[in-house]
Amino acid sequence: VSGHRTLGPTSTPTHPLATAPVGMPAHSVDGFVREFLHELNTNQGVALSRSSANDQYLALASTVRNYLMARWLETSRRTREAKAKTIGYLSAEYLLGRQLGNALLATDLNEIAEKGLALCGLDLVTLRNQEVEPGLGNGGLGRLAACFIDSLATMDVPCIGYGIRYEYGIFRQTFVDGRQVEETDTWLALGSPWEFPHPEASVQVDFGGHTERYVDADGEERTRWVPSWNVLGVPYNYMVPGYLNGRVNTLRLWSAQATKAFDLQIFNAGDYAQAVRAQTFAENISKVLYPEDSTPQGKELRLQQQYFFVACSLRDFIDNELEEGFDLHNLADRITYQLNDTHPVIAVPELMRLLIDVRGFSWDEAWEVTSKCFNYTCHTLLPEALEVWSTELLGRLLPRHLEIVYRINDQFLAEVDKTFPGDGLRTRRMSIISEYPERGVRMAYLATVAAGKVNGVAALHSQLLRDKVLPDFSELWPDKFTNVTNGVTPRRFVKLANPKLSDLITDAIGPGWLTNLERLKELEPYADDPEFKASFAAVKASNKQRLTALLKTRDDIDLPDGHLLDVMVKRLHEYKRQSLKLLHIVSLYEQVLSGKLPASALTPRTVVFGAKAAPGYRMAKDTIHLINKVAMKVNSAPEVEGRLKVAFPANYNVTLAEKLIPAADLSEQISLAGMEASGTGNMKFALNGALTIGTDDGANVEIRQLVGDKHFFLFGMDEPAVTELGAKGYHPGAYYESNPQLRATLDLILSGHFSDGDPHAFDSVVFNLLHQDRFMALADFQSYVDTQALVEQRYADQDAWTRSAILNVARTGYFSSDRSMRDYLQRIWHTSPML
Ligand code: B1H
Repeated sequence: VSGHRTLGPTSTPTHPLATAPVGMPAHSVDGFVREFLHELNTNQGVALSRSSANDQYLALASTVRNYLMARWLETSRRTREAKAKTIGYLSAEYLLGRQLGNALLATDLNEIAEKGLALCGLDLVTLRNQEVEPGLGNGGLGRLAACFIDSLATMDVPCIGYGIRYEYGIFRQTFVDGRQVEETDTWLALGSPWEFPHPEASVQVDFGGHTERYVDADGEERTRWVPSWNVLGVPYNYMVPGYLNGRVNTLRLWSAQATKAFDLQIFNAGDYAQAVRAQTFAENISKVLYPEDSTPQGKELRLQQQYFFVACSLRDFIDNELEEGFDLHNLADRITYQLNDTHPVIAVPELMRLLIDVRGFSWDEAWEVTSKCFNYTCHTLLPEALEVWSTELLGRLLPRHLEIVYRINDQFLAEVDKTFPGDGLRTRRMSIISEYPERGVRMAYLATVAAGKVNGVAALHSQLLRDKVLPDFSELWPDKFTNVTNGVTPRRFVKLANPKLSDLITDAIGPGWLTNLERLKELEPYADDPEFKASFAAVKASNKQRLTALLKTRDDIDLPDGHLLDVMVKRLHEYKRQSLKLLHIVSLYEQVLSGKLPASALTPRTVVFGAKAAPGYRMAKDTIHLINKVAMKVNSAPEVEGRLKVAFPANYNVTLAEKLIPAADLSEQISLAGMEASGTGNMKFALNGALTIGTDDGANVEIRQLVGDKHFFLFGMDEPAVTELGAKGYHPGAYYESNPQLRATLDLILSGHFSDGDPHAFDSVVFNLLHQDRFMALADFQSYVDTQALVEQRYADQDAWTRSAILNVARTGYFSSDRSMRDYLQRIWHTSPML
């Protein structure tokens, strides 16, 4: 570990401004306009009259940034001075969404900006729409990280978010003939006004090579890692502003660059082209986000990414955040690292290596510190989602780390043997090293062994984690396991996304609820207030109009008026069962087509899908194709015109979610019970006054408990029933044989009706549902369509529906990520806000 960088002036500053706190532009329309024009002229180098919308957006972003700057620098100074304990959130993904709106909200500048820009002849909304969202995550896991850092800043908790500055974030999805086609996400192309690169603070990260034993000056036997190549990690800092509280935390994302030494070697060999290629090789590490959600890729580059950002992040904190001479034996007093799933778990052997090989700690001293510094959040139950790195790859890329992992395992298994003497089966089950299908490191086990606390992300998930995924570990260390139910930030997902609802809430219960979301409870009495109900319904209608306008321009989709808006947005995965929603649509359509049901009996309904499939996930892509083909047919069928419509806008992302969710009536949360760890979309919908149709899965369980059975449409098998059916043997064909409507539905797809007469176009999807399907869609079909009928009954009584919708808002304040952060602080991090 290199020493501390020399910082600050080289002689004592004498100018009065040099020691004064940083200034801030005046919080007035005039001050804002002055700052904005200054930025436009000096940063963009254009006159207002010659400026493009992009120039204007970039200048606006810099302007808002300038209002945050003093607070950012002050936050950093105060935190250092107080030597406060910091949360080091380690996450391979941050799905941030657009920054401008949130920054305006956090600084209370929205109105001032609107007025100031209008005086310049500009429109704030237009400029906000210029922003390309940083999509540095796949789905729920990455968005959760973004919500958590927002909440910590708002709650005055010191936190540094550490991650990767992917040059290309999650791919942009387009449809060609109904099939998903991926395009690269060039989010940096038009400028990146929210980031601050610090190349001078770059960190070198080593890879490859071998290890050697040697005896040091004190006669101690020690190990040295002799790596064979390295790259530089360049930090890019982003502001994470708290809501109106003056705190601005930091998100530090690392970008990979070739090191000089690397080039020089090859230059000296006289091969210029090879040197340039080497540069590209190094820079590949942070080039692109892996687009798999739930099924990690065991690719070498992925492991390089993981080690890269984690090594940079540990070094960064020790070298640059701690004061010089800090005794690392006390590291846990100053930082607690939260491992966001197993992606950053290589941090565990990395900290051991730093302490032992670089700082001269004994093994036991190093383990004492390391085991106090980490906690681990698991986000899954799917066995295929648990990362296992082959020892061949790990040994080749990080030979010293593999040695350390082996030793951690030896010590751990000795402890197991002490507690359960002679139980060889148990030690084999619990080993961090797996032997089949190849020898590998089970990252979830490594994380569990090293962590002070291990948590799941919803009550049911945490229970299943203890009982099914890590039963031996929870037997050994019952107190290590805990639950923290996920949450979402109400600043982005209520206030920014749904300003009209927010105003209505404030009118009713007064201000303050945005940072104390349990106060939404005070809305309960308004569920029976006719005037409030009318206003609430009017807000929903207005949000639908806003969505209609957006989808028209964004996707050339026409949303009909007055429909029940039924929304299923999330990554495409078999366990989430978009196919079940699809079967419901086809079933309704088939009944009308075949004359079993008059079209007039259908509740006018528009189903909106939003979903990206991992590019290599065939079944998911075929499902997207089928949805699009069904949509084309249904939308042009005169038989169901005005009654049934399917919309699938491409490229679902945070920006679209902010418009879609507030407009929804019905939230589809229909995963097979026991499969969705938590879900967070489910929370966003409920908080925006949609009713949920869902299985007893993930956080649905808690949503239903809180809003009450009457205001939640539960269907399907619960987790024990799923397990029982699995044990008995799931035979989907039996449902097809015994359920005429299900048969008619599948037969219509198999007839080629949706595929221009080609009966085989959707064989993969349909045959899977009929013969395989680990996720048992057909088993829940009847229950699902029956429950959808109950949805329609309730919707027919608009007054009752609105009442339920209001109660959903009033009773889901629990799902603020502020509450999640409080739970982490109390149960896991054992620290409190800085006052
Ligand atoms: C969740 C992932 C995930 N769980 C691997 N696991 C990935 C796994 O790139 N990879 O390899 C990426 C993502 N994501 C989600 O986390 C759960 O499915 C949701 O139920 C949960 O709400 C969310 C946040 O906890």
